[in-house]
Amino acid sequence: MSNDKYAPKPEHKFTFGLWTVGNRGADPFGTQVRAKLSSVEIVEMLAEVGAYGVNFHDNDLVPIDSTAAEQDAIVRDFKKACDDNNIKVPMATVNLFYEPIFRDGAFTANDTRVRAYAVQKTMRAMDLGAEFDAETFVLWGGREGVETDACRKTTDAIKRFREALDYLCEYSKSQNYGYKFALEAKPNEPRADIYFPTTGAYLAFIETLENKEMVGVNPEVAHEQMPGLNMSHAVAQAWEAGKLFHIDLNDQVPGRYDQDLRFASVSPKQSFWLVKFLEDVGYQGMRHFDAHAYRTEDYDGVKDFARGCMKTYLILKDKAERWNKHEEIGSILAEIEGANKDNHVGSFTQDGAASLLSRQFDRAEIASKGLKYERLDQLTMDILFGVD
Ligand code: GCO
Ligand code: MN
Ligand code: MN
Repeated sequence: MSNDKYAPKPEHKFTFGLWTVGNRGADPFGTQVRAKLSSVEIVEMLAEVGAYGVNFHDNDLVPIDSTAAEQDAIVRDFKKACDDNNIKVPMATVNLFYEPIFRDGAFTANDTRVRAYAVQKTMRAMDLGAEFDAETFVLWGGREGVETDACRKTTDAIKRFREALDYLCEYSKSQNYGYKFALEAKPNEPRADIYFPTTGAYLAFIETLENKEMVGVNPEVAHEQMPGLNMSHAVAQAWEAGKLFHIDLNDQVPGRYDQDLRFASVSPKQSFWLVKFLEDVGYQGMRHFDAHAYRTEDYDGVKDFARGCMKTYLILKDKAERWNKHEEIGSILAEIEGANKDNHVGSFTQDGAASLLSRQFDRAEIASKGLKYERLDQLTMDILFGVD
C-alpha cells in the first residue's frame, strides 16, 4: 500500500483516552449523538486503528458508585481486553471536575471536606492506574478556579494545591508506585478562570514542591492556543527544564472554546514545528491525542478521526526529516550558525565585563544584511505543501 509509511506502529507511542474516542458528541447545547461504547469495545477499536495505548480517568473505567466487587470485575475485563489486544495503559488520571461536589474546585475548594475527598479520590485513582502499571499520572485542575475572586485569596488556592501535590507524591512513594505526575494547564473552561493558566505557570510552581523531581507538565495544544500562545515554545521550555512528562495533542483555533480537534487539522504549520521539536530532541514519551471526532460522525468517523491524528503526526515527522536534510535550508542554517560563533559574551568575569564595556559595535553594519528568514519560511511552506 502506498500509504504504509504513515501506518502507526507501537514504537510511535500513540495513545488515546477512553474519553476521546469514546466521546459521544454531547456539547453544552445538545445531547449525545453516538451510542455508548464499553471500555472493552474502545480498546478493540484502538487496536484496530493501530494505537499503542489507552489512558483513562478513574470514572471513565469504573463508574463512581461502583461497589468493590463491580470494580474488580471491570478491572479484570479491561485488563483482559488490553492484554488480548496488546494495548498498554501508560497514563492514568482522575476526574475532579464532573461531580457537583467539585463545583468550587477540588484541591483548592474552600470546604476542607471537598479538598480531603479530592485527595482521597486521587489516591484511589492512583491505586487503579497502578493495577495497569501506568507510569504517568496526569492532573488537570479543570475546576480549580473561579468565576469571582471574591471567594478566596488566590495565594490560598496556590498553597492548597501545593499541599495536595506534596501529599500525593508522598502517597506514591509510600506505595512504591513510581508515578511521575504531569500537571496540565488550561486558561479557562469550565471555570471562568483556572489557576495556573499556562504550562509556564506550572513550571514555576513545580519548583516549590517537596518532591519536585516527581512532577512535570502535560502541555496541550488546545490549551496553549486558546489564549493565542505558541505550543511548541511551551513544550520547549518544559523539555529544557526536564519536565516534559506527557503531551496532549489536538488542535484549536485561538480565542475559542476548547475545541479538541483532530491533531493538526487547524494549524498544520504550528503542528509541524511541534512534531519537529519532539522528534529532533528525541522525546521518548507518549504521543497522546486528547481530542475527539466531530459531532457529525458515527463510529466509522471516529476511526477516521483517530487514524487521521496518527497519520498526520507521521506525515509531519516525515516532513521534519525532509526539512532537516534539505540542502538550501541547510545552507541558510549554516549562515545563521556563522553569526552565532564569534565574540560570544560568555559567563561573567570582571575582565570580560571590562572588555565588553569597551567593545565597539557597528550597529548599522550589523543590521545591514538580510537574514533570509523569508526564504527559509517559504522553503518550509514548500515542504509542507508537498511541492519540494
Ligand atoms: C480538557 C482536558 C482534559 C484532560 C483530561 C486528563 O480540556 O477537557 O484537556 O481532557 O486532558 O481530563 O486529565
Ligand atoms: Mn482540552
Ligand atoms: Mn488534555
